[in-house]
Amino acid sequence: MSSTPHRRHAEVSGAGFAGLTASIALARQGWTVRVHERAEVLREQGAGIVLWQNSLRVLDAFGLIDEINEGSMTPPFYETRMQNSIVSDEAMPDIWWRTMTRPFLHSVLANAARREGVEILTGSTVAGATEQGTLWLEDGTEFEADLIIGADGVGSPVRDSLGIEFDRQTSRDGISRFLVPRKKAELQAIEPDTDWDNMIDFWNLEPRVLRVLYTPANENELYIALMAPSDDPDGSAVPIDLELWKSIHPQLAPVLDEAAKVEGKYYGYQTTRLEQWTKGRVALVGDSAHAMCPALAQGGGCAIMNAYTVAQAASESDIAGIPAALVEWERVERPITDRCQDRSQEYANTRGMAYGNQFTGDVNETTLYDPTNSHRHDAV
Ligand code: 3HM
Repeated sequence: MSSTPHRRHAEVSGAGFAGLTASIALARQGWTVRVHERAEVLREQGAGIVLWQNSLRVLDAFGLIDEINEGSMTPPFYETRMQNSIVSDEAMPDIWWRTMTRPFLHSVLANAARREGVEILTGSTVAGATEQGTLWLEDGTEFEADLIIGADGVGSPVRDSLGIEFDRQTSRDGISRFLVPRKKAELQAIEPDTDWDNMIDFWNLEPRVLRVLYTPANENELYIALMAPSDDPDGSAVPIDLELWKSIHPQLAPVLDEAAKVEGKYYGYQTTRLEQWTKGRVALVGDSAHAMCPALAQGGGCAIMNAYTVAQAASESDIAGIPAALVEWERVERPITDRCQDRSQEYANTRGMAYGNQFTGDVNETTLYDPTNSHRHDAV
């Protein structure tokens, strides 16, 4: 479409899910791409993740679904329990979703980025960017680009160097996350009637709020997340207070024992909303732009879909038009993520997921959105 005098070039800050997805999408559209990762080793330290079809469609467009399927699973039901009584078992037959570990998803994306010719620089700490398209490192090195992607997390140096303002709201709860062995036989021995392949959301509000989200990630690994209010020092302690958690969720003893051995960190729920996602040649995606509460399990999903659509939008533009193309991208794509942030924050604030049957109606808007067939195309 455009008559480009040279191959378009992008500099990307951050080699997490958002940065790698944008890099792959741009490289596949013929861009040269360099990603800066401040960590010395390229790896993901998080625990588990649920991907819904909005992000799976992006992975499918990249030809990565067979690889994803080999290391992930779809639990038969999303089960919700309140005070250990089942309130719903949601099969969600019309929704494509997979559970997996974060290190696994990261390795699939990192390998794909390498195959697409993306240059990944580890130990490369970005300090900021200009709207004209210069990215600079902490050591003063500068890189010029037609497009800069700030995918550098909730504390984004790219965002903050541009003076983009944001509002940050915290919720009263937070979560500690662990990867542990499945221990299926041990769990089965304690509670034989339970399908331990289900994702099980064990809510407990009385006598105190201590929730366990049990998410099988593959045959061998379980993602276990423990939610407690941030003003509960015992509930939010890491390493976990084993006796406390076992007293509320005794049937989970085998996996809680394992979680107590794992290093981890308690994260308070928060939502960040920016005055704008783009400035000149810079676009922000992922937690730098739209960090959200995890209730709907869409933080990574929105990062992946927005990274994909921004790459498509920039690729459809000529070089001079990129700043305007980014503004148009935000206008079209952002409302879906805004509403996801609102809904996730609402569930976090009200603890409304405890009542079951929560994956219905408008709540599924983000999940059902297809970023590979964006209505951006209808707008032009
Ligand atoms: C997958 C997932 N779902 C919900 C939460 C939550 O409400 O904190 C966290 C998750 O990782």
